[in-house]
Amino acid sequence: MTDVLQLSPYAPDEINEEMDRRFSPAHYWELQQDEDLKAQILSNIRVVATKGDLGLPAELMASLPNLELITVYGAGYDKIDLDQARNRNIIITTTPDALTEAVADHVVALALASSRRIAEGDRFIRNGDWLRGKLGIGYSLRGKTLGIFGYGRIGRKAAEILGGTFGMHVLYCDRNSNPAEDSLCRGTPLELANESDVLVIAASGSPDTKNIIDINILEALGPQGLLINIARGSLVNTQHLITALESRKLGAAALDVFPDEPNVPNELISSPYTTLTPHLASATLETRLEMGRQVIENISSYTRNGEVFSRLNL
Ligand code: 8YV
Repeated sequence: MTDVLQLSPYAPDEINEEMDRRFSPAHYWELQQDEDLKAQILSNIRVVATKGDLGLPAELMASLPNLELITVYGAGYDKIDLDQARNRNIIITTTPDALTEAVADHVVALALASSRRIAEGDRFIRNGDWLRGKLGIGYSLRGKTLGIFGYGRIGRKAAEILGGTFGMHVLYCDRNSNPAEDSLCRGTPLELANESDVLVIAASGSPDTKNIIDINILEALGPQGLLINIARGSLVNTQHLITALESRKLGAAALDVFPDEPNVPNELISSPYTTLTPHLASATLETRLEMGRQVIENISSYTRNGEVFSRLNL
């Protein structure tokens, strides 16, 4: 019986085929019917293959007595019970380098989509509004200040592109950086937002960052400001975001992530000031194939000799 459990299918399908060929994993999404068989399979599982946005529910982890390794297809591990993993000496691996560029590119895409009114323009034509009038003009990113909250791999890559090619001034705020040591670093997200025209959320989701982007920060970003979130919906207080947009104290928001995906609040859907994408920042064929390759390499290496790459320090 297999000792690998795949929690949900990957896209593209090549990854599923390779997983099946190499490990014949149990497919969790197909296990729901027969409770006895399910319990028998789960009791045997040593390796879980999951995704960043899915994680591993704490109860499911608890029902896998022989679990040794969780491989995440993605960079985020906020939906994994880290205490339980730590206590049970379970290894976690992620694939952060694989998706840095794709997600940073998506930051640029959202910045342009919002500032140049691309999604809005698309709706404008499809709704027939162009026949009745003109869409308002957008603005240039050049010369504006970009604030990056969470200056890890993705934040730095976005800063490199938007600060380089797009001529933005870059500032950042990161829990591991000290403003006394770098003139571009700000001590709090509020200070960062105060000076930024575009604020990018690129920090990890965790209990420490839950709802950290609140009404004060959104109002500090201001009526011309743009909030971009490609990290986790949990970092932004959604009710505050809706209020800030509706009261016009925040200019616009471009969001790839939401706290209760795939549910998106109606206020964000109907707002003319939002640009929304369905958690697809890492969704390029090339990136996803590399993420899948890393998951497969980790499982293969672990089952061969107990070693993994890109292990999280718990
Ligand atoms: C997902 C992500 O992994 O990396 C992450 O943490 O959230 C995404 O890249 C992706 O949606 C795969 O499901």
